[in-house]
Amino acid sequence: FSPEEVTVVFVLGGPGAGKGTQCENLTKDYGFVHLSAGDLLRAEQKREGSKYGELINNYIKDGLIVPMEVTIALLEQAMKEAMKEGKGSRFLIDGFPRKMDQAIKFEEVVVPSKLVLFFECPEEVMLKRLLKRGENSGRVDDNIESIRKRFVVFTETSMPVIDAYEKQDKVKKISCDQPVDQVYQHVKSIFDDLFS
Ligand code: UP5
Ligand code: MG
Repeated sequence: FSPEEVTVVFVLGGPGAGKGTQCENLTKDYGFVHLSAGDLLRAEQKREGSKYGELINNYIKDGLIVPMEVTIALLEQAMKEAMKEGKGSRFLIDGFPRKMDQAIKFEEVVVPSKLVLFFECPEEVMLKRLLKRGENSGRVDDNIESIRKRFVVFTETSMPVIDAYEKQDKVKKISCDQPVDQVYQHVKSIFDDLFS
């Protein structure tokens, strides 16, 4: 992909910060294609004949980061499909990159990102949201043990990615400890400036 041809926005933030929720809104209003790395991994995990099913399930349950070869291949494939189907060439990549080597690799082999949205949210707020969602989400990682592990991995491994992009002046920070509509107004103001 060439940077003239496609636009990639990374959407990052802790577990339960509201990445998926806000991406859905952006998809409707700005014609971006929403690709959640977690959703792609969960779909691959369920796909009959996938050689990664068991591996993905184990990593997700423990809140660990799946080897990047798997995730990058799924993202690249989903981007190609979306473009072939005429869905557009502007992508919200949600929940990826979660580790520095993934960020470097993706930008090298796929395309450099234009912008990084960082959804900032206190842990206790995210915890409450995830436990509530866990009542009926069916996600193997929406339980207290897995959530604790996801928080540790986010702080230790994924925050440094955001810090690195901050040094490149690529990050727009959004406070997520507010109602969905209010958070979206802030996101919208950023997108109106850059993408309308
Ligand atoms: N909610 C949302 N916004 C709200 C608001 N403003 N006020 C009140 N409630 C709000 O939201 C979570 C819940 O909160 C929902 O019930 C929502 O209604 C409510 P959501 O929008 O789903 O938040 P999101 O940030 O998307 O949370 P998610 O749980 O999806 O975040 P994670 O980053 O933990 O999950 P993801 O699916 O990205 O990854 C899961 C696992 O996959 C990882 O732990 C890892 O094991 C693996 N993975 C990789 O290995 N590599 C990758 O690149 C990506 C994932
Ligand atoms: Mg999500």
